[in-house]
Amino acid sequence: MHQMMNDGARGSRLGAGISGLVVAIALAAPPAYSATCDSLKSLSLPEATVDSVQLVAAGAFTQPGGRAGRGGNAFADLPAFCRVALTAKPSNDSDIKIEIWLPAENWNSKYQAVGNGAWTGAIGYAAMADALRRGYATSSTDTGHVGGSASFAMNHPEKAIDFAYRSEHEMVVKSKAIINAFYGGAPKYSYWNGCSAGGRQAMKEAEMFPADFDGIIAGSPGLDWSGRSAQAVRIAQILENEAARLTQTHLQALHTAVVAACDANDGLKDGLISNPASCKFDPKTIQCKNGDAPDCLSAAQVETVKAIYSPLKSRGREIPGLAYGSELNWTDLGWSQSARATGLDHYRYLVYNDPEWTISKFNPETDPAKLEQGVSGDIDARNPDLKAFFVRGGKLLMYHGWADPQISPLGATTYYEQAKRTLSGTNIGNSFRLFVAPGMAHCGGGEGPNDFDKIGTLEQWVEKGAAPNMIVASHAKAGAVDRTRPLCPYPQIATYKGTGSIDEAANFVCK
Ligand SMILES: [Ca+2]
Repeated sequence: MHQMMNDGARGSRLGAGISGLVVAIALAAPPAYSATCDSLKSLSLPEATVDSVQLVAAGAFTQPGGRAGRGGNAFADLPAFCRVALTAKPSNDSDIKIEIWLPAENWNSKYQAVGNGAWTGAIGYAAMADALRRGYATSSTDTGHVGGSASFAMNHPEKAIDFAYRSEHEMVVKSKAIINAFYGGAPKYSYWNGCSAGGRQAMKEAEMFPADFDGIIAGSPGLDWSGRSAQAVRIAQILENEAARLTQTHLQALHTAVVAACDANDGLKDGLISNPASCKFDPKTIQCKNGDAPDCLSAAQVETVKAIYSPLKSRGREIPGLAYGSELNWTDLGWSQSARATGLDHYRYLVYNDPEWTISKFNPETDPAKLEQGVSGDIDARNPDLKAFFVRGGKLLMYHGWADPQISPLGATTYYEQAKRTLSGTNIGNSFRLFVAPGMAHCGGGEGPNDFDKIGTLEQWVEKGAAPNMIVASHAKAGAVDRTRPLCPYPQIATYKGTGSIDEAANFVCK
């Protein structure tokens, strides 16, 4: 153990030796923890160095290199905290940046790690701020590289492993050590909170490092990260033909037709498709009869739409398409620019090591199989055996949007079924609940209720044993809530009781 000054003891000595005025000042000072922020600078950590420590006053934090934003400093409401920056080098080629924020007072005795998005190599300050506001000690990593491209991984397999899972686990181990040093004890509860790539990271943690967390939030998880890249490149290849692209007007026409065909399948005409599996929409029904028109699709566009809904099947690998009802969120060229970019990067830098590799070279027969080789496959979080995490009492809260255009929610429902089979006989609901929100886009937004308290729900489950039987979500228009609705544990859906407003959650039950 390293030596450190105890603020509390120092305060007492001063108070005992000098005047009553000093005692009053000492009492008004923030409660002291085991170490001062400054003392963490000399903390010795294996394969890591403390780069800087800083006691940040309440409201004083501004994002490094960040823009002020329209509303001024988005961090102005942050309480005082001790900010620690580390570099971890678990391999010769590693350069993992980590930040840990420790509340200087009113610590809730818990730790919350936050995740990243896409190929992002950056500290997630906004998510850390959310955790800090709730009293958490929190941390984030740049996953071992800088920037939003996968080019870091080319000919750097150790950096690819850092991205895949090692940076996250390193962050957790280091964060717990620092929390221990600062507060003089381990966090009472530790949580992961992430969406998209952060959901994939969540599942790598659950699958590989079951002792890291007591509870895990996995939002819109990129479980089959590499498979999703294959699906993305397959669609991008189809869209290289200009005639196959859809405008926003076409997407609106398509969405209107899908909703007309399938809205009532879940028992309620509310504009939302709560059970896309029951939807048997055939895009051919809106194919133009006499030439092109804004409210119908050409034959080439019909083929695009069919491909987006359908799974990519390749040599035993089946990668799901997007769900019916997600059409309004297919933006660029009738699909998703972000999905295209992440998929292209995956093939360039993790499969072919060729920055010049182009989408036109994609071979849907052979290329998807190549994704499982080497570090490409290491990124995937497809192992459905979560026993080790569950046996420790770990709780997994997974959520997804049925209208997600980036990562198919069908990947989450399939994984849930696989995990259930792997547990064989035991009640998976004690450990793993999946909430799929009708009409929700990627990690939030969309036509359906999509705003809900994830961390509060997990706290209740882990700390009070209250497993979520439903979560009330809200939808807002121009800042005003216009619909609330329960999200239900899959495979249940929110079912209307038959009376009262369909915009109020109280008039629905999960079944
Ligand atoms: Ca409906």
